[in-house]
Amino acid sequence: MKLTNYCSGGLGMLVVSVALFGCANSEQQEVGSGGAHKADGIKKATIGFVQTGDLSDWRKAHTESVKQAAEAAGYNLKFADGQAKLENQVKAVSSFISQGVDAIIIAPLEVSGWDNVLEKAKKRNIPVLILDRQVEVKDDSLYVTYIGADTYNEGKLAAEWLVKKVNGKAKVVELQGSQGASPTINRHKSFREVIKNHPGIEIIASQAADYELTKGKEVMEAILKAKGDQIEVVYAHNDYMAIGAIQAIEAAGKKPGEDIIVLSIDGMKSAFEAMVAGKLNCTVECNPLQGPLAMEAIGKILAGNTEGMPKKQMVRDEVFDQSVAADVIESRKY
Ligand code: GYE
Repeated sequence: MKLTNYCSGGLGMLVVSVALFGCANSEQQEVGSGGAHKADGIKKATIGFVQTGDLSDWRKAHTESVKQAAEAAGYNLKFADGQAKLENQVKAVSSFISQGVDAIIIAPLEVSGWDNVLEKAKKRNIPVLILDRQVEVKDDSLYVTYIGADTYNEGKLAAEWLVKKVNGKAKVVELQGSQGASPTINRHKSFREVIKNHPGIEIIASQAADYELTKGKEVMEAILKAKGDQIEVVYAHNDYMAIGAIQAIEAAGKKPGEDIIVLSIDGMKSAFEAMVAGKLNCTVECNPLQGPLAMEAIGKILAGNTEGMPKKQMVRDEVFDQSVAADVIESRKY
């Protein structure tokens, strides 16, 4: 994972490529261990963390990463699971505000719906960090910073891999994530941004399967019934839906990875297993281990040290295809 961390430093135990925004060059830097750190005098600050849900190994790894980094940094973390409902998330943020927590971290299910509750937090001087997915708000000062993957770039990387793989010609089914979520919007747009220059690549179906395995399977079954003979590629916005699609393709008597190319995003261990088995062709990494970065930012925020803190701190990830899967699988952490 690489961090595009505009004009700021620091990521534990990783080699980060820092694109300096407003600064002249990019540089590679190696940063020492311990991404999370304690700022003096803020030990045992209480942080409220609102998660989207717990539906996949990706999400579980994300939650664990935040919990572990909070503990390592000496914070008292209060956790709320939105259970895939925006309404639950907004209520949880309101409740953290009433409890007077020191800071709030939100992994927002959807981009919209946040203005009112974030205004409340601002009035109470409770800083908010947006993690993993982005928000669209009237006033950007309603949150301090966003930390997460560069999901726009992921869709682009997926499309670029595909263009090469199929020599610019293929009929594609797109399985979209949940509607209104920033990674869905970004992965949908950026994929098209690339393929618009390759008229031989045609999207013949595009449907939401909500980032879920069973929905990926169900939606793919229906598309196979309608357009089975035409489908050459499945582009899924996450690995979980791709694994569901693989099951549907097999149930329809076809070979995923051979008869139909399957391409997805996240880089989960299960995706590597599917690649090693020859059923998935490529996954673009989207690293969920964002806890250390989040706690590093929280440390600065609580210490009042936000000068120069970028509004967006985006983690950039890599493309892995079948050719490297067997070599890399053991090192996968989620
Ligand atoms: O790709 C997916 C999860 O928000 C970037 O959400 C994240 C996405 C991730 O459900 O698997």
